Amino acid sequence: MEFVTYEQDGYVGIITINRPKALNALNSAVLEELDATFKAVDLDTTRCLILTGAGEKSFVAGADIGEMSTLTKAEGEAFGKKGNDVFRYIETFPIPVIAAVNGFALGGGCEISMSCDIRICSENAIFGQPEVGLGITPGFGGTQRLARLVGAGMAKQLIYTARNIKADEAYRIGLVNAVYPLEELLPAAKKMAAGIAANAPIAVRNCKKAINDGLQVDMDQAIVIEEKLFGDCFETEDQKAGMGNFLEKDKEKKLKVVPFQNK
Ligand code: DAK
Repeated sequence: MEFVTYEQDGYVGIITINRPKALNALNSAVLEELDATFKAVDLDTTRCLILTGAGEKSFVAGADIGEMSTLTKAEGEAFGKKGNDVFRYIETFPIPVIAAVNGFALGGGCEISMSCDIRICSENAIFGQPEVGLGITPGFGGTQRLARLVGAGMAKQLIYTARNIKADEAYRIGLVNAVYPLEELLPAAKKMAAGIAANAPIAVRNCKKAINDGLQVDMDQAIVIEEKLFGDCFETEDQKAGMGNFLEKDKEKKLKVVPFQNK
């Protein structure tokens, strides 16, 4: 891979977008490598992923403006689909993905962070959807995910004005969960990921699926989705071990490691 690196740290996988000369902007090659990297993750040995950008200045400075500038309508749609397919794959990936946003997260950069489950960022992070200033709409799900995360009114303001916001404002509006000094960001992401990885893996996956799928439907259907995924947990060794440890008052016992059971 030229633009994406993968590192395994225990149960945690760290995916780094590494195209520093363009501030990690997403061109077709980066999108293809991201797709291949996510598809290669070993789900039997990985319980949580971190997505970050190389360097100290930028997470992802957007889709590659140079590559997009000459696109025809058909090519623009194809480029949008390539990005959207990868982002949706991340969003529905079976295990949680934490975006560790280490600088600029503009346009497609903000959008890829929003396809992750959780966003934390460094103090120098800048978020924004500058597309209307470039004569386009957000094309990698920005109009949809930003509105769902921060509410329609705030999303409309940010998208219509194309105004960038700093880390503290991103935190205030709920776009990120926490802000850290740059050097503490990755350690914090790893600590959070390790905390997630220490819990019952199938239960964590079922929580992600329940939240994601439930948000697509009305509450009556959402509750049924939750019931089904809750019920599935009672077929796992983790449920027996987890509840057994509690009842035996054995807090030292770790949950049994159970590979993903593909249902
Ligand atoms: N694309 C390509 N190259 C980029 C880039 C980008 N988005 N952002 C930065 N670079 C490159 C710069 O061209 C420069 O390259 P050289 O000139 O050195 O070769 C290098 O990275 C360093 O950038 P700067 O010299 O500009 O660095 P500064 O610190 O001065 O400024 C900046 C940093 C992030 C404020 C600035 O680079 C900037 O404004 N970048 C553009 C940010 C932006 O507008 N991002 C949103 C892109 S639009 C769709 C699919 C997707 C999308 C839309 C539609 N469909 C097909 C439906 C998504 C759109 C976007 O993401």
